[in-house]
Amino acid sequence: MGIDYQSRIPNNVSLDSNKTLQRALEHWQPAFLNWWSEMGPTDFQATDVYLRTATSVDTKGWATYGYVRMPEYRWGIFLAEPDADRRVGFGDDYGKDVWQQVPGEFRSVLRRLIVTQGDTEPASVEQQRMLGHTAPSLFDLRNLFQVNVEEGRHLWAMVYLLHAYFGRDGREEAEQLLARHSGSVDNPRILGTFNEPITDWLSFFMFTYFTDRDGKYQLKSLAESSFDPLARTCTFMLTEEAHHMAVGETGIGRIVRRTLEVMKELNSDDPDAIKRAGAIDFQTLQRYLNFWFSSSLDLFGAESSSNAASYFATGIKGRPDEAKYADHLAIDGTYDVAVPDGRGGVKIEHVPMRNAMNEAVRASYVKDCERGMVRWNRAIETAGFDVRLTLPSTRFRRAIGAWGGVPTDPAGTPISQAEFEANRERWLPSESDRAFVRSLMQLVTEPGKVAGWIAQPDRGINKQSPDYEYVRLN
Ligand code: BYC
Repeated sequence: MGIDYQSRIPNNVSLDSNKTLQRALEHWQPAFLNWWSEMGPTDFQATDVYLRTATSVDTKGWATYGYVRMPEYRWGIFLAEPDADRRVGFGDDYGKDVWQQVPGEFRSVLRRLIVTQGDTEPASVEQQRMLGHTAPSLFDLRNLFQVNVEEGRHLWAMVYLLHAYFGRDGREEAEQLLARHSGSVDNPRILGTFNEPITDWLSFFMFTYFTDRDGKYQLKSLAESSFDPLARTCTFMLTEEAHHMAVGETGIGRIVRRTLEVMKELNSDDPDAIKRAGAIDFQTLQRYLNFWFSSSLDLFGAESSSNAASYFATGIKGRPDEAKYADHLAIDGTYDVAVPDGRGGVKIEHVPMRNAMNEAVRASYVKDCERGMVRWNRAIETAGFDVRLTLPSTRFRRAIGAWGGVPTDPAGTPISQAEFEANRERWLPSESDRAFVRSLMQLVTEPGKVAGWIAQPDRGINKQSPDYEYVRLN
């Protein structure tokens, strides 16, 4: 069956006149829909959801709202408008023309980066597939599905690049993006975080706060790429990513607000009393935060990385907002990185700047993550309680890089494995934490109502009120 390209796949890549791309997508689109029905959100496929769809890249078209059934969502292909004068912004070829085609010598490395980026998108949809059954409100249910369809579109964005620029191996890689599955023993997703289960909404909000924010930094780094189609694709994806992080930030903020209400009612900060009252105590919240922050830190790669140095030197992957730096070559200078000294202590290594790109970007990410802590702690302080939420050290519970597998406490002090194990349940979600959080999860379907463990949203979507019927369940 042929595809009506104009109406089915909104795009600004001249799909109508590109026969090769049409042929590739004709095979891939049914496979994608099949994946969506098998691995995407369970149920709710015949449900009308108030979703935004990108129909063009201008301010009018990038967010068109209306009721849509998810399988009928128009997953489009969009690149930010070209800049005819765009030049290589960093590395050895600084100032030369950007590339409209893939240079032969960078083909496999670019493909690998695009595949790694692409792999995370369907992975997150798979991780979140059960959450619809326990959404705390129709507003949240709608946001979950918005995030899911847009991650689907981000997959399309990477598949477009693979199909349009990488020929047969690109088509094979695109198929593999639907064949790997989150958490699969035989064929897992590429990066660790994307194999972690997300079976409750506290994890979902932590994931959208911390892991989608890694997405922001990685997309910003790729938006600097000298491979112009990749840069333009990622630039447009960033417009959608902002909402995903906002879902996380407001979600956690609403949990904090509700917990504070319960603490005031009880006039107590006793975690057990708060739990008995059906809210999430700050100790449990902190353990979830420790888990998702540390997992997301791994997504930046090792502190000292020859891969990162070569991406930078060759102009393949830059730093977020490269233009704000004075020096775009980064040949001179070093970056101080704290690493284990092998004797239970810490030493400072002076890593050449290009090799330290992962660490430099991770440092900006950590600062960005802090903003939420400041906001939530202000709310806790205003309510008159002493507890504070904190980001653990970047050395804590790492699996990748110099601190990978090195036990530390949340402050980053190296400790023995035995001490780590003895404290694991104080620092990370335990089985009983997870069981407790799961016990709170229940679907609330009345417009304007929310579950007891989270506060009402401050505002709705697209200027609608919070009690708008964001999902029509019947
Ligand atoms: N788990 O030299 P190194 C998003 C591997 S999120 C498992 O330090 P490099 C989203 C690494 O692949 C953003 N393996 O790494 C969010 C390498 O393997 P090989 C996704 C890991 O290359 C929410 C080895 O360790 N985008 O968009 O400098 C919802 C040595 O690595 C991990 C991207 O990631 C890990 N965490 O940097 C939906 C951008 N970390 O080659 C979506 C594309 C590292 O030795 N990817 N390894 O087999 C990249 O730029 C780079 O691949 C990385 C790693 C930054 C991930």
